[in-house]
Amino acid sequence: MEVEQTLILIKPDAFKRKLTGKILQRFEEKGFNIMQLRTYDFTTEKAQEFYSIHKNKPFFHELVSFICSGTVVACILDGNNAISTVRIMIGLTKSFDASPGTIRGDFGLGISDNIIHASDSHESFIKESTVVFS
Ligand code: FUP
Repeated sequence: MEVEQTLILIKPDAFKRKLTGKILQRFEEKGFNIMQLRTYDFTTEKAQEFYSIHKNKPFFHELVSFICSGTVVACILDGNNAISTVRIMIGLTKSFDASPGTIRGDFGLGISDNIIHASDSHESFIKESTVVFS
């Protein structure tokens, strides 16, 4: 067990639906600390940088276009095993496959519009938080 930081993005679909408070509440109730919090409007360039790991995937264009489609809320969370525990809390990528009780499982049915992003490694966290918080 290790205290870690991770980055989440409340995506444009969830922000538009005013789910920000409910989603942040889940992480606070779980015990995570909110270390940084901001709204952020991705440009295409910043979105391509944020998602560069996916640049050769067939869904890259859709992914970039969706994250640029509206305001997101970016948050750095800190707590025990933050990276893996937050990934468990968000659920599977395809919201229609995500289990009830997870954030995607409870709030959505989409794939690119899948409510929330969370870093999948320490390296991703460093890269993603540099894009959004610097
Ligand atoms: P996740 O880590 O669960 O957010 O999922 P991935 O890193 O595999 O994918 C990143 C984003 O690409 C997802 F949030 C949604 C989008 N995506 C698609 O649009 N289609 C796919 O088939 C897979 C992912």
